[in-house]
Amino acid sequence: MTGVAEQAVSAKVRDFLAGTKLLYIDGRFVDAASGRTFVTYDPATGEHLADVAHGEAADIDRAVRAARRAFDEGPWASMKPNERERLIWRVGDLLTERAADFGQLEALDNGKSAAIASAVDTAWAADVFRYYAGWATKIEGSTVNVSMPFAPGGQFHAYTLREPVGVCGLIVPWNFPLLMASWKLAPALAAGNTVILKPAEQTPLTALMLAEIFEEAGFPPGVVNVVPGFGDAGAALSAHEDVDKIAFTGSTEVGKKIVDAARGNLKKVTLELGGKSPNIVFADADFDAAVQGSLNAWLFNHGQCCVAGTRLYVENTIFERFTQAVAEAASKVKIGPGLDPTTELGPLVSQEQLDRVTGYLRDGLTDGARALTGGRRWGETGYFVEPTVLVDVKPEFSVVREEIFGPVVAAMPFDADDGIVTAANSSIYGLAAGIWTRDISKAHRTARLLKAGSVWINQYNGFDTAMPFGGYKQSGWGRELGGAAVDLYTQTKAVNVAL
Ligand code: TXE
Repeated sequence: MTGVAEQAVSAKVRDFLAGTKLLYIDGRFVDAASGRTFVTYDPATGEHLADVAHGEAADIDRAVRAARRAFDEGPWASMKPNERERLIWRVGDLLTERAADFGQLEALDNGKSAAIASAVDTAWAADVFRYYAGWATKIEGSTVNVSMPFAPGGQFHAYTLREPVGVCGLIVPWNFPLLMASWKLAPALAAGNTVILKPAEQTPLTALMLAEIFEEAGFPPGVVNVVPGFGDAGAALSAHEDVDKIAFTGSTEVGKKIVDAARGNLKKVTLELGGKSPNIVFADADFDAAVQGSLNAWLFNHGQCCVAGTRLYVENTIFERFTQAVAEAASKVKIGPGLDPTTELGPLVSQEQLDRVTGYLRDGLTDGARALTGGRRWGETGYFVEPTVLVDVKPEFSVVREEIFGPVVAAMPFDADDGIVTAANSSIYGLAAGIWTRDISKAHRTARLLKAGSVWINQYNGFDTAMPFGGYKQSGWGRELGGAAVDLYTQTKAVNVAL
């Protein structure tokens, strides 16, 4: 950690970064079995940030054993729902107390603005823990009024129990490291499961600071385990015979590998994968609100959002004016490191993502796209890319078809009579979509026709902990958030008693 970073962080964050960060297994911070470590970098400078114990298959196995024992034998299994509720709620409170530290640490590890990481990522993660703390006491089965046609004359009492799935492997990406962890940890724990969290190799730090909070809150050993590592650690978790469920957020490519790996014991799998979401602006939209909202749709988190509205469809009568306005707003966005309070757009997470995004830009421009603004890497230090608005694109261009995961939008005009829904739905993905119009019937009609798990009307990125989130098509399996997530961390047992 150097320069701005050293001065701008709290003593807590500075202490946290000193020394090797260890795995958290069975209630203890431990070295990797191999003794190896890996380095996590500051994406604003490309410099060394911290050394982290390198979790591999042997460590995953240790963590799974701990989680199994905690599930089968530990106090967790017999704990009353309201005791679980109190523990999970405490995690939310501790996160709120330490939001500034978490924000700084996330900014250093991921590159995003510390202010946003604190006020959005951490504050929302705290809200997620409190929301699911409440669910712990509200998971209910039902009594079933059975007819039992093969047992005439008998009397029966039939009911269902909702039970935890068991040991859950939670594999999360680097774009919202803490938040994605909370989306999985909170419902899994509320439902009574035990977990192994595998953070992304690019951003393991806030997950390890969160492990300290679980420790402090008083979770029994083995209930929550955190094992940073690379794809091989995720693969070992996905294939492990004693894991009952994998919940994954990441690329569609790795999602398919997880499905293959899970075959051995047919563990349950939920997946939140990639996207290439359409954002549709009709000519009758509130122009200024749609410009700002569309900017937020593709630029929030530097475009590193699975829901990013990166196919911008604008009705042809306003196309020129609208795309110019979006490009002008994009060109004014302040680029810089996450710890600078004036920064609006930080770096991408890694050299690999920088290469990937600039590669897409090169391909798009070679194919014939034109950049109204941006189009290049920004600066020579760190992994920054200029916000880029591409026009003159065709549906077959890779910048229109594939997830870029950077600050790049492809804008296309459409004719109101020309079936915009078909164009919007012509993607292997189906995660989210945006609609901007003042015509309420058109808005709802279009929402029904879009093949997407979330549709936002006259706004974008309108998330809430109570709203289910997930993908149609190759954007995923199952849902996160809301009661839907609780369903997927429980299984139903049917009990039938002859009276
Ligand atoms: O993702 P990976 P990457 C998309 C986005 C991005 C691309 C590549 O388009 O440009 O994916 O990013 C773990 N078995 N998204 O390569 O590899 C890995 O260690 C089990 C969309 O970083 O999918 C990390 O913890 N796990 C996305 C996690 O999977 C494996 C967010 C995600 O990494 C594994 C991130 C394996 N075989 C990227 N290989 C979203 N939906 O929000 C890797 N991992």
